[in-house]
Amino acid sequence: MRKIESISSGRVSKNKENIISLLKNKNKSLPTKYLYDDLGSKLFEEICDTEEYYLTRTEKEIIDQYSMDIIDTSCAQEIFELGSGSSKKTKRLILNALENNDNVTYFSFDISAKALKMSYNQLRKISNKLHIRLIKGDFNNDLNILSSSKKNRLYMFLGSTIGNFDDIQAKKFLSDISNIMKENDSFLLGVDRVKDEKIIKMAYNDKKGITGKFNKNILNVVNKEYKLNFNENNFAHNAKYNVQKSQIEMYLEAITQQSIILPNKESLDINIGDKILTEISRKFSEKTLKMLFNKSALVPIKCYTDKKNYFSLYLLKAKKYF
Ligand code: SAH
Ligand code: AVI
Repeated sequence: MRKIESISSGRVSKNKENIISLLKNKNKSLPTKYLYDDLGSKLFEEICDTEEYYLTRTEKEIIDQYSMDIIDTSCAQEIFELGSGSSKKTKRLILNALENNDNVTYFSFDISAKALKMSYNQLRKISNKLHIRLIKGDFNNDLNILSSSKKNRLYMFLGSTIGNFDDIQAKKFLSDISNIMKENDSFLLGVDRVKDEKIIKMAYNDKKGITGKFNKNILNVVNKEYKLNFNENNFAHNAKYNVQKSQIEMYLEAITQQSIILPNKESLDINIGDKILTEISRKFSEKTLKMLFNKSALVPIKCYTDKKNYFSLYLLKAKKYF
């Protein structure tokens, strides 16, 4: 197994205090990153294979169709994927990059060691001209300490993971990318589009209940991390679509009265019907994206979309070079 390189900006984050305040707040929430431990990463892969979750299939379809154009347009000599997960969709892009270059380095960057292992297993046999680097880090904190390269780098952020950020987080993430980009670098961003509400809701409420398991697993992760006493059987999966905000809101809804002992030993009463927000998943219109790109100093140079207009991939450049 290839060695995992860990990076951290060393920023002292007040994690415990943060969890306490998020759970004591009238609108309770947990940080979305805790959905992804070993089991969470495995469950996410299972979600991608469900009939209802159109996002992965559609994005893969677009990549398979336009991969060569993406590699040619970006002149990519190396690929740096953020929140790579298992890198399944990336394979085609890497193969095309290998057609254009003697050798290619692929960086898989993720917070989950399991995701990095899956990524390595997915790609290790492709070619001996492919050099794979596995980097464990947090894309909300660590982007400014990434080392740059003399080669033309294609940054990628697929799966509409940008939809898991609110407006402020999205603007910060995109600005961080645009800041680290050099003149010949490009950025490929996958976004899920606004569409019929029924299709979106079904994608987050699959018949087999895998999304529910994925959602509840966050409680096991925070239990381990903060020595809490959540019991996943005391909660129900609740994913609803907020039309005004064009976003899925994924909650855990309490189905029994319970008390949680917080890291400061305080007891927190949770009543039946109380909800904990675990994730938002925004669906984007052209107008929202234009605004986001503009505020983050990014310029779209190409947009690839499927026939149904469900999902898009934007190829972007940093505005500072125009
Ligand atoms: N890009 C893949 C995976 C999407 S799932 C795809 O399109 O299928 C989101 C990925 O982001 C997961 O692998 C998760 O572990 C990773 N992730 C979530 N929060 C993160 C964070 N703060 N920093 C780095 N990676 C993170
Ligand atoms: C990773 N992210 C874009 C997924 C999404 O659709 O928001 C995570 C997910 N949550 C529930 N199902 C899938």
